[in-house]
Amino acid sequence: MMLSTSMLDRSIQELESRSLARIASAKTREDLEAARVEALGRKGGLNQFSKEMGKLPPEERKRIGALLNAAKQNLEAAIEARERTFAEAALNVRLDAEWLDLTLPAPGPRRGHLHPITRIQRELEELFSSLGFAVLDGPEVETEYHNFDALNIPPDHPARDMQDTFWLESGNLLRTHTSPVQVRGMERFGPPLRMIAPGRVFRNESVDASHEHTFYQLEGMMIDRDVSVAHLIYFMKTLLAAIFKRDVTVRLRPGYFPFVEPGFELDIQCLICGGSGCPVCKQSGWVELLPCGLVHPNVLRMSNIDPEQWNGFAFGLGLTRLAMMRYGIDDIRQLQGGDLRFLEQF
Ligand code: 2NL
Repeated sequence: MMLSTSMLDRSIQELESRSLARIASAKTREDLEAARVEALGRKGGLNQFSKEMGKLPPEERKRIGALLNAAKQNLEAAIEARERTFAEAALNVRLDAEWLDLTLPAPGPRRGHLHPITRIQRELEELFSSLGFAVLDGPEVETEYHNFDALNIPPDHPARDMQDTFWLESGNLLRTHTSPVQVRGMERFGPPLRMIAPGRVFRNESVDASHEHTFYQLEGMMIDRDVSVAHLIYFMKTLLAAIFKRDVTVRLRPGYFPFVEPGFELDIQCLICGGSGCPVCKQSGWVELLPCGLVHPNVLRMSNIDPEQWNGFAFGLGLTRLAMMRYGIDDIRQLQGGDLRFLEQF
């Protein structure tokens, strides 16, 4: 088929403008590639006109050649421009998705916090410090003398049994109370003396919801001239008001401990029911909390304190039990279990 040059001109122009429109409206890379094949493909597009050119007179051949070249360059430039807009759009999508605000403050390191027992221990240390008591520490591995003999606990007392005490092969033991710290305090400082001894103690117990082999105690004593049960009651009420953050009603019952005479069980009126009876106080209206008493003359004598000149009161407080009461913990094993999900609640 022989086209007239004016028809050839128009066909080239038509192909060019159709292809430009298609390139401009290409929505995807696939659309654009289809438009490129149509305009510049080996078999179709502008190339089909090159064949016609050979049949033209030289002048016309030159003119049409230039026309084809210009159209080809236009189309290539349009394709390249369109490709650039695709690349920019893709980059913008990535930038939006991967955008980071480098000016935001970094999250700080996670803060730890005190264990509930440590909190109660520190509160009581502060209270007793403010009342003139020294806070003493001592070894957890003790001699039989400091843990038992010096406390007037007789050799055949059941507390010394293998059943209750972790004995070491050396004949020493894991302290079963913090009393030996106070014995060491009496030996070292002499009277007058006010001290507390908070710390870990160990008992050979079968572990269950209310028994642990390791728990925390705080014992205290005051030795001076003419210390009476009235002093004891005053300090115990001050202690309990600080713990429970309100006035508490107390009562003393006789209690037997070899290291005190007289010895008492100090009960508080139940804080849950106010004394009318509930499951916490087992319907009695009272909760047993604080064993205490006046220090036994034998105990003073063994630590080189003259019981004719000096006397004192002493008490023992279970910090673990107190933490359970304050925070409503119903299984003692959780306190030393090391589960952060439990500890982070406090
Ligand atoms: C307990 C503890 C009590 C004491 C502990 C004590 C210490 C010395 C002298 C006299 Cl060095 N007493 N401590 C006094 C009264 C009660 O209770 O675990 N009771 C079950």
